[in-house]
Amino acid sequence: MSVQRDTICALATGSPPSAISVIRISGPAVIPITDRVLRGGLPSPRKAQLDTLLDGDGLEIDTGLMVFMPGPASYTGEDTIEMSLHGGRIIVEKALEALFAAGVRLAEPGEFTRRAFEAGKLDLTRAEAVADLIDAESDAQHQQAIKQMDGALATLYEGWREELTNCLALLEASIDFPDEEDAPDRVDAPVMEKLATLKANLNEALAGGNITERIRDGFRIAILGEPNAGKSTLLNRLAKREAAIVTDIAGTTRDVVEVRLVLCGYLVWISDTAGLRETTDLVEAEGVRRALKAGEEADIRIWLYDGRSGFTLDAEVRPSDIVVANKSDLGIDLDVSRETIQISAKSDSDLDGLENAIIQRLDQMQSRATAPLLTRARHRQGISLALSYLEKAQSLLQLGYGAELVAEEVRLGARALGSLTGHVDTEAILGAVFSSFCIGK
Ligand SMILES: Nc1nc2c(ncn2[C@@H]2O[C@H](COP(=O)(O)OP(=O)(O)O)[C@@H](O)[C@H]2O)c(=O)[nH]1
Ligand SMILES: [Mg+2]
Repeated sequence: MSVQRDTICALATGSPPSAISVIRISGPAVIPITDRVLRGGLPSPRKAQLDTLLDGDGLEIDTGLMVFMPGPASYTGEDTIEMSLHGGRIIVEKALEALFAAGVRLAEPGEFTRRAFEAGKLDLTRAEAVADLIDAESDAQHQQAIKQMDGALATLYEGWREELTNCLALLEASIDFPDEEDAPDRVDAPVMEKLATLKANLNEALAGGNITERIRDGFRIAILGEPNAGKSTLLNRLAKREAAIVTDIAGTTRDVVEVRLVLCGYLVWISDTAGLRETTDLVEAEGVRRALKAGEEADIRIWLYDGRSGFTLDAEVRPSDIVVANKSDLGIDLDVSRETIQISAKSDSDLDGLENAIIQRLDQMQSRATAPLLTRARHRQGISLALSYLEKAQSLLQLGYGAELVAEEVRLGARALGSLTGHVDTEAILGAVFSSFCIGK
């Protein structure tokens, strides 16, 4: 089924102008094409070699370092060359044009990594880790991507799949030797036990996976409180820009305003909400409803109030929430019955107390996620699907159905787990995973 593949190229570095731009080429025609477009011909393998790139008329485009990596010992497993040229717009444009003229086509997003996956260089979870590593903005995202790149998730998922394969072997043995009188009994108990353990592991991963998904996609923090407490002022202060409108008119904020930022090493989404009060204004009432919803969905809730007046929303506060008295510059009448952080959102006094309280909670949540855990909705779906098959297998066993029927469910469960690492290759999954990459990776 070996169809001659296209040779692909892309700019692997950020958009020019930049000091250097790296153009990457991979595929079966790398050798003849390089031989033609480089003045010195094909460079020696795995050595940085200074050479000049020529256009179709033999005119010089630029001189730079060329690194030729013959397959299969390359990222994609194919012959690959990387050209480090000067990062000028016209240079990159002409270089790509020269390659197109030589029969190379522009790579699709993620196509280099997809080829690496197809060559067996990395599994799907590691391929996703490559994308996560490139996208990582926070320290926590970075650490998590490195773990996944090292194969923490692949090992976990493959281990589960192996367990199921063992179950399948037991079940199939009992199908093959149906006449041995006590065979079903001998098989049922160990299969039941393995299924139960595996189910517990999958459920545990689903429960803990929330945190790793949050590290990747951002934790949610909601600022809640009465009108005029200074919620929008605080959001702007944290965002370091005027994201929300601030006035001294109560009821100014109606919609939920969300700001995405890296706070103390974590990616977070902070939402400013409408002040909570009874209102007859239809729009404001909808704002209050949305504020309450944002509060429900938040990982961390900050209750802000004007420190000169008392805090009136005590009934709403949960133990993990943070209560903050604002406008300390105007003097605060502190209620000592509750742990309260004092800030002045408007002045430029520091917000260390509040930031420390947030970090403390994020660290706590993250520490529950030390084991490798699923990082994407795709993993959650695959695991939930596998779980549903395991449950069916279990109930069929309990009801005394034959090993063939049970084996079929176990096989489907193993397949669902196999799709996580790409062991079972489904075109739709591959398309979804690799299309989220940037071109050139
Ligand atoms: N003196 C003082 N005024 C503040 C402080 N924070 C907010 N304000 C003022 O309080 C009013 C209401 O602020 P805003 O952020 O719109 O409150 P929100 O309704 O809770 O969003 C505005 O006039 C702000 O300038 C603060 O720390 N000190
Ligand atoms: Mg506001």
